[in-house]
Amino acid sequence: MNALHISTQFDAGAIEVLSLADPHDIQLNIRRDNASEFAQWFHFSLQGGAGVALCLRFLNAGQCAYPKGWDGYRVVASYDRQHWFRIDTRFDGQVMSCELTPEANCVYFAYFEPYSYERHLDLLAALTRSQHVTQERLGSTLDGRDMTLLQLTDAQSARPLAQKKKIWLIARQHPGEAMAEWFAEGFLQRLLDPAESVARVLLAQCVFYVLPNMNPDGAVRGNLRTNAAGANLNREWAAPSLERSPEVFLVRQKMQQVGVDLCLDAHGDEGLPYNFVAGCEGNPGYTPRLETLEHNFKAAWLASCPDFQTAQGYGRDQPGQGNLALATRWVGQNFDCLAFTIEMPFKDNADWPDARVGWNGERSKRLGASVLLPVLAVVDQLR
Ligand code: GEM
Ligand code: ZN
Repeated sequence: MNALHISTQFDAGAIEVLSLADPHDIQLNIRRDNASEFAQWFHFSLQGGAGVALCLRFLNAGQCAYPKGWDGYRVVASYDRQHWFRIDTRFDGQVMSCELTPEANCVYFAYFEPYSYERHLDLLAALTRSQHVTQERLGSTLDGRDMTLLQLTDAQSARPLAQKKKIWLIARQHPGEAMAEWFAEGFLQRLLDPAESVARVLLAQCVFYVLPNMNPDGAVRGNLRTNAAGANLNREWAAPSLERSPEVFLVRQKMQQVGVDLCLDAHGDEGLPYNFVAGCEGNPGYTPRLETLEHNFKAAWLASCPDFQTAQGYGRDQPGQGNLALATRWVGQNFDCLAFTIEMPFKDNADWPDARVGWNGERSKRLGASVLLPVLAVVDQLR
């Protein structure tokens, strides 16, 4: 047997190797984000294990940011980095362990199916070939990457731009929540499908503003929850700064320039094995109009997408208790508009589980495409 080797020198690579001496007891620690205490994301390759019954043990799983995220969780693996599958995994409250006898000499492991920065750039490049898409560079992240806003509308439609509804989708404020960018890819691809009547109607009536990756630095660094400066972007919306949270500062500034009629913020949840939304019922400015809009949006999504549900979720905030440092709360309050946080599972959808892949990139894409129907259902009610 060749000597085992673990690599992390690639996009979103992250793990700490404690011992590779015994292939039946590979000892690892999950690494913290580069400038914060959050630890949960992992992504690495292991070489030299073909045909060997490997056991990998994550010794500090019980000290990670969301230990309940390991209950019922299964590690994701891939040989070709395109097709990812779930492997047998156990968690005893402290140590998470998983077993695999690799079919090939190199196998990748990750917390969730990764969405690479190269794929992000390929997505932007492909979309801007559409006549409906314009790309705007809002500014730079702390590591020097572009914050790129996509604007989508049918400029040939009869409705003047000023009368179109402004629909925002931001995704992956928390970089380890890669499902959020898969969601955005599915949303964008359906919106630009010329055969899709829902898309044609929405592009005629709306202008869409989309950021598929709000935190490219954190994503490339292999962080779970923070940007290069250690900022949790979903706690920066009340008072962002170019020095600490330029990603939020730049997007908030653009929202204030063009306005918001509906905002969706795509995330992933470590513990709950469901797709659900969280609204703005805790905001001081929450009104019966917004409550009705939230109800109608959820009813339309429930009616058209079995992967979406409302029985499980975070629970309702108490009136006036909404933390306005969070994106959808700040946007909902400041633009008096419908705003939802959308949560997808790192585990699986317990209502419709898939034993082979769990929840994954493709299912996230389909969910992103499905959300156009509730958007269509409420678009005429937004103002
Ligand atoms: C959350 S998103 C906030 C929504 N919470 C409620 N109760 N409305 C966060 O930012 O902590 C979870 C996530 O990160 O996905
Ligand atoms: Zn999140």
